Amino acid sequence: MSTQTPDRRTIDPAAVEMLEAAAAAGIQTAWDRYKAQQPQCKFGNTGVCCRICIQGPCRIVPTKPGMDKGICGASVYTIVARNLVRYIAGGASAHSDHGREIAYTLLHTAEGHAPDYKITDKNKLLKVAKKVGIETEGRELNDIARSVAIKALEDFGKYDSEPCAWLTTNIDEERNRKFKHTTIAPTAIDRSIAQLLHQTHIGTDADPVNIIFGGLRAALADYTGMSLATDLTDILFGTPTPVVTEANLGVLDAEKVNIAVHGHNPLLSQMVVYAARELEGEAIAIGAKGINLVGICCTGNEVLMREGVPTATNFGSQELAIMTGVLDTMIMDVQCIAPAVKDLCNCFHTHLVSTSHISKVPGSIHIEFNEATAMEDAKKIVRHAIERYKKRKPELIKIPPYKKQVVGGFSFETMMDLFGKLNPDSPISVLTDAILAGEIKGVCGFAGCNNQKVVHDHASVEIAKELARNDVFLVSTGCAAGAFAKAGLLSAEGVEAYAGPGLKKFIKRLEEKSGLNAGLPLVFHMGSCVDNTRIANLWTAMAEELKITVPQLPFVASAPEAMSEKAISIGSWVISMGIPTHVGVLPPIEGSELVYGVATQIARDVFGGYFIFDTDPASAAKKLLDRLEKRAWKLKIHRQTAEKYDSDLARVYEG
Ligand code: SF4
Ligand code: MSK
Repeated sequence: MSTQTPDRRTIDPAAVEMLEAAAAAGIQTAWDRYKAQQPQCKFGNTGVCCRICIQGPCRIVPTKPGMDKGICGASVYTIVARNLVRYIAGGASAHSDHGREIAYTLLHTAEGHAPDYKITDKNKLLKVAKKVGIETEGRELNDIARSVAIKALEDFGKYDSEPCAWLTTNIDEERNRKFKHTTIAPTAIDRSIAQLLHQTHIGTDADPVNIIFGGLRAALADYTGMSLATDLTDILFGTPTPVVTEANLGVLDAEKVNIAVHGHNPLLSQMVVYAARELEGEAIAIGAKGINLVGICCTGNEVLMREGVPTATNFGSQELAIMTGVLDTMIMDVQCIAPAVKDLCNCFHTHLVSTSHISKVPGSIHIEFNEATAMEDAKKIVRHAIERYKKRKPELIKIPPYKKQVVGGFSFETMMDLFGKLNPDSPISVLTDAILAGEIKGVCGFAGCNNQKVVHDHASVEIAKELARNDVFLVSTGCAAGAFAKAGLLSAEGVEAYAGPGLKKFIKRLEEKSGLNAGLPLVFHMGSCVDNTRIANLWTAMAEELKITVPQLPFVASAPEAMSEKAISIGSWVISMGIPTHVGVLPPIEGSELVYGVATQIARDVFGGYFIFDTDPASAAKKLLDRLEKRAWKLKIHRQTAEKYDSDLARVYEG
């Protein structure tokens, strides 16, 4: 594997230029702060520092008598397990609360209390209603939407003992049975999270395995919240279809009013898209050539997928967008907005506008966003940006001239449409047949963030290139997709440069029938971090088509630069679903061999999925490839046997 030699900090050429400019101007960035934090605390890094009660912090040194346990007597495995699952609780809270807001907005739209929203995708509404068991026959759309929203809200707090609807109706029978038998199917999202915090309170659960199972229940609650968030967002704003756009700081336009949407929740960013279109004339009236909306992080992914809004940066390089001197306003909603962006704003004319009552940064301007007055609020923010345009300091303008074409918008439905052009009767078999024929080796789903512990964008891009060279079909979400976008892997350029012969043939076959005015990409962008459920829908459809279980499927996942609590939560439900999952940063569980062993080995025995921790992109790619090849080989052997004896596939062979 030829590894691109990275800058010690990033492989993104725009970020390299901006970091040089930051150093010259004495501007501090996340890279400087990471350096200043070194060496980081070993106790925290390995998960052996407990701060769960205020007798602590208790730091465990297994070899030192008296320090081998916490003051309460908690063993190192209890402490490491508790710390780990509390990350999951944080991640599940963030994702599911995002989903709850979407569900309330759908409810209020259906009831006529959110006049600026509407049911955009009627087919998806009917499909989702049918999936979760809601009668649609002879009912008004708004009435159905109301029932769907209430059903979703019930998944947060219902009091019966049935597992959540958005979990059970999206996974196959075998996984439903598995989650029931292992008692990790959540019956209510909020309860799973609250119970996990209770379970990990001082003096409740000391059993590390039981704690981890509580964590997995919350991880599946995370899946449930994400899954309903994606479904209901598609109903409100439309299910993504292919779009052609661009990515990297070169998408900023010195002659236009530049507005960045940053965060996660499309309830706001989608309204900003509409408001910016409407107010274009006001921008022109003050001398700009129009309004240029760009995205950062996952709210950027949401509007990229549905509206083709270009991506400016991903999580790691978010501060650098402000350093261009042309970003007139950065609008934040929730999650992954580094407070440091406000410090950067102080050096330029950029205003940071917060919009949520739970997400504020001291010194920023707060314009509260309400669903009842959504368009009015969005317009207020856009007009604020138009005002800021006049305050630019020309001497500070520096836009790095880098951008790449992006072909995105590949929702699960769009993937099926694409495959359906080759086989309308069984779209998913286009993918599974290519695996059975050995044309492609399997599928890898990329997700996750940027993390200062590794070189920005490097591992994501290198692993993707290596898997592509070896004929692995690639899909992605989140800030990993941002890394691929900036590196040209979300366009046909990536196919030409890196696809192995089988993968290239497969993509070109799809491309011929696609009807798109752009070539298909090397990596298929499936959305924001909540949209990882779209990737899960893909593996469930593949397993059902092949009549095998998900853990037998040649499907792996990778989060090369995992950072947030949400990433830990996603990784945990992905392994529970049966998918081997690589993580490219060392997890804070190395302080307990037992917990590490559960994550990397025992999980495989129980669920078929497990974590692969590896910080070296070349070795990580090899491990992922080995896993895919082994699963594909086993599938082929069992297929041949079934064909020879005209029988079904062996039911429970190990994948
Ligand atoms: Fe220490 Fe136990 Fe309190 Fe943790 S819960 S801080 S180990 S006394
Ligand atoms: S924004 S959670 S850094 S993907 Fe979804 Fe990016 Fe990770 Fe935040």
